[in-house]
Amino acid sequence: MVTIKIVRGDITKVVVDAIVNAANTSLLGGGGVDGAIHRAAGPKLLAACRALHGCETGEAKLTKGYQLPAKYVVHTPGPIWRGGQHNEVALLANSYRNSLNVAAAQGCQTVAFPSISTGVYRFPLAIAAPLALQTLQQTAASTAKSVTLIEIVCFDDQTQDAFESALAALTK
Ligand code: AR6
Repeated sequence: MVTIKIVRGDITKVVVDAIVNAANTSLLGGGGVDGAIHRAAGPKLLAACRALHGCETGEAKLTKGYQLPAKYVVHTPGPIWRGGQHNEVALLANSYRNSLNVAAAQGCQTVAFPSISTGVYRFPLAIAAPLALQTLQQTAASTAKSVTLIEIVCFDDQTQDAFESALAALTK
């Protein structure tokens, strides 16, 4: 059985088996949480990412965590929000599902996620938060049964509020 927790903080400091990076399709770094993860992990992370030759939106690829407290990083490019008619919902669900499955396949039991796509990529939090939690719960119950703890690491009040409301609705 998985436990899903909403926590406040910086994902680069979280001690878990794997953290998820809201990357872009180049996997060569960027701003936001991606920039923070690359800075904290050190230059070996960028070298490992180069060897992956990019990643499609909604897919997920694994590296080690290098100087991070987390053993692994799962990199997933979420969708850019373009009004909602461009498969954004399915693609964001794919990012969460594939990231959890990649971590589980590596034997990870504890996994931390940021709020994928709701920063620079402008995906509305009110849609993203319930979708993320439903997808993670379903995936943990089916293909990622070895995962015991999922933490959603929120960087600001708005994100924390949206995920706490979505979790309350999910467990009602
Ligand atoms: N820990 C946890 N969450 C964080 C952290 C952190 N250290 N830093 C930011 N966030 P974003 P996206 C939150 O923009 O929307 C990058 O340039 C942030 O407040 O990082 O998926 C990539 O290279 C927000 O709630 O990711 C891509 O080009 C959430 O993480 C693009 O941005 C996601 O915001 C991806 O955009």
